[in-house]
Amino acid sequence: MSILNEISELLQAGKRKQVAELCTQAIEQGIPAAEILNDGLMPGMDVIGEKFKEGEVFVPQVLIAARAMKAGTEVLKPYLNDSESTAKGKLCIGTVKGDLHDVGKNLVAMMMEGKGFEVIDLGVDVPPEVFVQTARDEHCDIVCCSALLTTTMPVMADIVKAFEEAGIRQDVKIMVGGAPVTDEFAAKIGADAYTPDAASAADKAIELVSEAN
Ligand code: B1M
Repeated sequence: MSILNEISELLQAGKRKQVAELCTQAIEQGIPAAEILNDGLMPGMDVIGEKFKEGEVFVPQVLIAARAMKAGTEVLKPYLNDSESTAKGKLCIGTVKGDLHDVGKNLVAMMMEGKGFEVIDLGVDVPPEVFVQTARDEHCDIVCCSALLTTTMPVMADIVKAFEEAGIRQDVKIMVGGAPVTDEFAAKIGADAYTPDAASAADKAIELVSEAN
């Protein structure tokens, strides 16, 4: 079995320590961090997602797999930085109110830091007013919202509205993402950008701050 397949299998089994060890080994073997993420950790999480949907695994197994994913991404973090295009800017990021999924949000935060952004991580279950207050107090250039549940996607519309009502909509760019979110949805709610993954989110953020300057 290739080391990337092994990482995927161990993630599915929730073997946090072994996932971290194998990610370290893979780095030592010269495998690029992005490849370890995209062809090792992510496929493992996808399998868990499918099994969860089919009722073959349950919340505890999914949770320990997510923790193993986190352990793996922590190892990759320093190697995911791409020094070619860096930006100066500040952003806050959070998973929206009612939603506790944070693996993707953490990846986006990691990629943003890698591109030179100062990142304020608001965590999960973040209400619109906290995004607004943080953006205002901290002078954020970008506000990043993540949602993994179809039931929490509408909170993103509430966030855009909250910025309008606070009179600071024009001062920030609002980026949205997460598995159920689409370009059409982002346009409909008046967000500035949607990107499907963490790497493209970081590239888009750079574009947005360069346009603003
Ligand atoms: Co939940 N869950 N979950 N879950 N979970 C999903 C999302 C689900 C699709 C599973 C399924 O049925 N197949 C389903 C949602 C169905 C729907 O809404 N249509 C679901 C459900 C139903 C639930 C519960 C309701 C289950 C229950 O309790 N009965 C419950 C809800 C709890 C809540 O939030 N209130 C629940 C709970 C959980 C756990 C706590 C057990 C755990 C989360 C642990 C954690 O995050 N710390 C969990 C997990 C792990 C998943 C799956 C299996 C994996 C999610 C994940 O981490 N993916 C997920 C199934 C799936 O997605 N295949 C599922 C890996 C991660 C890297 O990808 O987060 O998509 P993702 O991020 C991507 C992109 O989306 C993007 O970048 C990342 C990749 O580079 N991205 C952005 C994300 N945010 C972005 C922001 C951006 C740009 C890009 O700009 C700002």
